[in-house]
Parts: sequence; structure tokens; C-alpha cells
Amino acid sequence: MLDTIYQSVLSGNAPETAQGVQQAIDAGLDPGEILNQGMIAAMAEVGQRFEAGDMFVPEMLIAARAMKEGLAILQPHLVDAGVEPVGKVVLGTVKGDLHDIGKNLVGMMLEGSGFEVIDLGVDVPPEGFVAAIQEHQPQIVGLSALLTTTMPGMQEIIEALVAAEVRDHVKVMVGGAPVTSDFANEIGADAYAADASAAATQAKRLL
Ligand code: B12
Repeated sequence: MLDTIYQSVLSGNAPETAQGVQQAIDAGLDPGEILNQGMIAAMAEVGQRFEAGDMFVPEMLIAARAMKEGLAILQPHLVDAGVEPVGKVVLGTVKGDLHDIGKNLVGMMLEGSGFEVIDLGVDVPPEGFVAAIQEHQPQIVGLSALLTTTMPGMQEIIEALVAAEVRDHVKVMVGGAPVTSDFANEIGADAYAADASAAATQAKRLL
């Protein structure tokens, strides 16, 4: 049964994933086991295949969507079973930037790795990140930028976090196609990841 869920996530079959998760719950399987051995294991395989160049963005998105549909069914049972999220991440695309496909994928991979994700959407000004950090008290804030013109916005956000005296309470992770690890170091971010799978790995490292 777990193998069916694993295969459906891996192949990106959302209806089959949802059905498999429901069947597993009905059969009395442990929700944590369904999550870890069925779904997260499959997303880890997706990440590995992506990094190896055997899987591409569209397939990754489809797998992530299947994962999301399965998670929607599993979520209330996970709460019942007392499986605590491993950590909290506030995520958003910086001011002036409307690209969100990569950010959404990062959010899905983080959720798939057990994080609670608070997604602020796109075109988020520095004060939007500050307010969300004050409200939700995440361990990590993830910033996405796809334009060279919006990348400097990341530094402005870090400056705003310092000014609001929350910089010491939150790790800053940055990403997006034009962002590099050198740039991340330059602006004083704590981590950079080139793709959604690496973002999940980095987030776990940051905890
Ligand atoms: C799709 C797209 C759009 C769509 C966006 C739709 C949407 N809902 O997102 C639309 C059509 C709206 C669009 C608009 C524009 N776009 Co555009 N767009 C793209 C395109 C083709 C693909 C981006 C994408 O989704 N890639 C797939 C995802 C999965 O990859 P990704 O975003 O890189 O994300 C991965 C990693 O970067 C990383 N990651 C991403 N975010 C984060 C965050 C964290 C915390 C971490 C750790 C990791 C991480 O993980 C992700 C998953 O693996 C790129 C070309 C490209 N090759 O990037 C151009 C591109 C980014 N766009 C570009 C431009 C110029 C524009 C426009 C200015 C065009 C115009 N003249 O109107 C506008 C700007 C609008 C705005 N204000 O934002 C340029 C930017 C050039 C530059 N040097 O800045 C690019 C590079 C195209 C080009 N070659 O010219 N665009």
C-alpha cells in the first residue's frame, strides 16, 4: 500500500496518490508512516532524479502536485496523530517580482520534508516579511527572486530584519535563477540553494 503511494507520487499521478492515501488511512496505517515511507521517500527520489538530470522541472512540478493532493488528505490525520512539523518557514517572492513557480516548488518540497510553510506570495515588500516573521516566529525565512533587478531587494529585506531586531531569531535562505551562493554570502544570508530539493536539505541543516 505504501509502495503504491510512493509510485503514484513519483509518477505524479495526483488522483491515484489521493486515493492511495485515503485507502491507507482507512486501512488504519500510521499517518506518519504514510508520510515518511510513502510520500517523503518518493519526493526524496524525485529530488535525487532531478539532481542527476533524469527528471526535469515539469515532472517535478507534477510530482509535487500529487504530493500536495495526498498531503491535503493526510494533514488532519497527521495533526490527530500528533506528528509535529519539523520547523516553520516563511516564504515569499521579493518586491517587484511576480515569478512564483520556483518558490511554490520550494514550498511544496519543504512541506514534503515536514516543514510548516507560510507562503506570503509574490511582490512582498521588506515590511511584509518583517510583519510575517513577528507574527509567525519561523526558524527560517525563504526569499525568492528571478530578476536581476529584484535581487537587491533581498539585501533590503535583511537590513529591514536587522532594523526590526528580528535578524538574530531567523535564518535567511535565498534562491532563484539569478541568485548565487557568492551573492548570498555578500548580502549576509545564511543559506543558498539552487533548487527545491537542495532548499529542503539546506532548511533541515539550518535548524
Ligand atoms: C515563467 C517566467 C515568467 C512568468 C512567471 C509566471 C509565474 N507565475 O511565475 C511571467 C510570464 C509572468 C514572467 C514575467 C516576466 N519575466 Co520572466 N521568466 C519566466 C521563465 C521563463 C521561467 C521561470 C520559472 O518558472 N522557472 C522554473 C522554476 C522551477 O525555476 P526557478 O524559478 O529558477 O526556481 C528554482 C530555483 O531557482 C530555486 N528557487 C527559486 N526560488 C527560491 C527560493 C528559495 C528560498 C530557494 C532556496 C530556492 C529557490 O528552486 C526552484 C525550484 O527548483 C524565466 C526564464 C528562466 N530560465 O528562469 C523568465 C525570466 C526570469 N523572466 C525574465 C523577464 C525579463 C521577465 C519580465 C521582466 C518580462 C517582461 N518584459 O515583462 C517579466 C517580469 C514580471 C515581474 N515583475 O516579475 C528574465 C529575467 C532576466 C533578468 N536578468 O533579470 C528571464 C530570465 C527570461 C530571460 N531569459 O530573459 N516571466
